[in-house]
Amino acid sequence: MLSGQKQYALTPEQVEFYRENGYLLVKSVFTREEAQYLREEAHALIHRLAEVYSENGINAMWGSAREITDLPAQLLHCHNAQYHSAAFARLMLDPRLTDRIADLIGENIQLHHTKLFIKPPEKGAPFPMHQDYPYFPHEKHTMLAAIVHFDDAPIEKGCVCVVPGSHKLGPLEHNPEGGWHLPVDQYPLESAVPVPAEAGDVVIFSYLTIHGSGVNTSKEARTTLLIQMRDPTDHPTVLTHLSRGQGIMLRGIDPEADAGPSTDSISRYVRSRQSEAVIR
Ligand SMILES: O=C(O)CCC(=O)C(=O)O
Repeated sequence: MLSGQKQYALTPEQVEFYRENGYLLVKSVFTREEAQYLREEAHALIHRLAEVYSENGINAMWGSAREITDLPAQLLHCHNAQYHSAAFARLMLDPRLTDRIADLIGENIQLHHTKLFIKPPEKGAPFPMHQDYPYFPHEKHTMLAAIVHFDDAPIEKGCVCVVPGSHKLGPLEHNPEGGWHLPVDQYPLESAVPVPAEAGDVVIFSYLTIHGSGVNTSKEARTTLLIQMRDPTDHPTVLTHLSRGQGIMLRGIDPEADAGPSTDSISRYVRSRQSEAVIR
């Protein structure tokens, strides 16, 4: 059925938890069977990419991950997985996800980008603690990530860890060396709260929430798709992190009609201020 009608919602307690803590674990948004299907799609995609680019070519481990572990570490990765399999395009439009996100950022939801990650067994690389803000700063801070879990992510698989309430600190200074991270000695992973999740669960966090994740030391891969979204009237302040398909509406409308017939993803706002905008 094609309809824009709202079918799913967060509870008022979940909305309040997100406002206070800057993150939220939503259980069983997708079924375990759906998660299993998406997991197979994800691993098949990474396999296809590795055949073309080699595993090294799709390893996205941050240089700064070496400040956390000396063990062999790898992070298999594909940006904007929806260009490789329709399964991920359907997923990011699914109202079980977008209706709930609407309760956090408003009825109109625009895609920024997606990232598929596989943390391989016994060597899945960690993410040092960071905010996502420095990668793609915006005016109103509506930007959030929803990590859809395709398999179980207990602590030993390197689940996501967050600092509750840290979104209230606002933007913090990051070290651009090795992947825009916070100083590892001041923000150790151990000081964060692990958010273990199961297949089909979604972990949501603001781009201001300090987060990271540990090494996957288990015998199974950790497989996730991160979907980064914003309110379409929340404009970037820096011309950066552009990608194909950025700006696609996942729910509702763009009230500013901000897409020319043949323009790329740069929003009208940034184009109009291009001379003042910082370009990096
Ligand atoms: O998937 C994870 O463990 C964390 C991902 C993350 O922090 C990021 O992509 O910014």
